[in-house]
Amino acid sequence: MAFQVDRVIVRQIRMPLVHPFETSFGRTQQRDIVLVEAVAGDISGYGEVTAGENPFYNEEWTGSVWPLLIDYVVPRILDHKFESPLDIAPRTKYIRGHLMARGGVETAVWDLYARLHNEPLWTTIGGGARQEIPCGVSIGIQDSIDVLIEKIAHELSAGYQRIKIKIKPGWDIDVVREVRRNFPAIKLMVDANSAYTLNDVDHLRKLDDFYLMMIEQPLAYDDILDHAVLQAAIQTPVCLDECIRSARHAEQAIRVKACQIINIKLGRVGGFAEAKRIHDVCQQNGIPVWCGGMLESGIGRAHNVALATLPDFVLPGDISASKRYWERDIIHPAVEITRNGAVNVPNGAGLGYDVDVDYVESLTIRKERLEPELPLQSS
Ligand code: OSB
Ligand code: MG
Repeated sequence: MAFQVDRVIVRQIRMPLVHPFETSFGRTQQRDIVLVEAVAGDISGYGEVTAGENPFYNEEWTGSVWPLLIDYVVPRILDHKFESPLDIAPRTKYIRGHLMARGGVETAVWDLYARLHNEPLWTTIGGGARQEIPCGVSIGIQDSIDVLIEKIAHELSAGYQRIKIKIKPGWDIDVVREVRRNFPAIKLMVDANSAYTLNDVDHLRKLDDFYLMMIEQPLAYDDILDHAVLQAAIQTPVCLDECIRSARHAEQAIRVKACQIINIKLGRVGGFAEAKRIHDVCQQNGIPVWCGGMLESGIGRAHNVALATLPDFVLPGDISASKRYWERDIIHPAVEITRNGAVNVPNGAGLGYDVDVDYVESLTIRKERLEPELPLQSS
């Protein structure tokens, strides 16, 4: 069934985090999140642009995605009739990069399409391999190892199935050793967010003593080949995050043995169409995947839940309860974790959660409403 998007509302909301979150590239205290609402008739679909407040995870940030959406991405999809949400990403392919901005619109249209068909988004994307998503937590860099150990104990008692800790030079081997000593049997992994180079191979090899599930993105955010050199030199499985932006990257990384695992993030790869292609490449090559997080609001979180129902998402994702980040989330009900550390996949239409539009409005610090320049011809 052909459909078109009648208008798009882009807004920036500001939400304080319950706790600051620190990675090797910086500390986040408050989120500035750009949301996309795609409207057809009286139905709205929602997407989240997962860019950070600064261009430190990758080159996109709240300030760059705004003009990108308004000047390039949204006009291009307002002016068109679509047969399938798979046709959204090709409409913005002429833009180089800016995948998070493009992904925010693409995922909004997937939600819209699912709601127009009154089906859950996980059905629309071809997922549904599981009804519960196994969940882990990502724990930022802390002021002391004692504080970190306490936080891990807290998350384990909440039921989370695996612990990921952020590392950087000066907060790595000794920290992991202490964590392992305190928690000998937990599923444990580390994420370096590109804080190391090949000069650190001997240092990173020391992590092999702690039987980690993986080390995530140790080397440069735009590198694949050096990761292959590192992977050949250490036993800990390398997982790639930042540097995998397309199925072609995934195929190349697998071909040169740069990783054994891939983290898929919707924003980083430009939305569901490319995320599914990466998923398929990994599945065909026996590479397990998991769903990463970007400190999303409930909207992005709900998209992640749908994504993680694809069959190859066999490892626990960075999908955790709303309350770990937000005093009050912008969706209803909030995302909650079961006692076994899983999220139950919702069965409602689209995202399967209601967007709290009044609350979103109250958090909005800028907003733009876009419509086609000329009404679409009916053909
Ligand atoms: O590398 O996975 C990452 C948060 C912001 C930017 C990058 C990353 C992260 C996380 C948090 O690890 C995951 C989450 O949203 O829970
Ligand atoms: Mg990461």
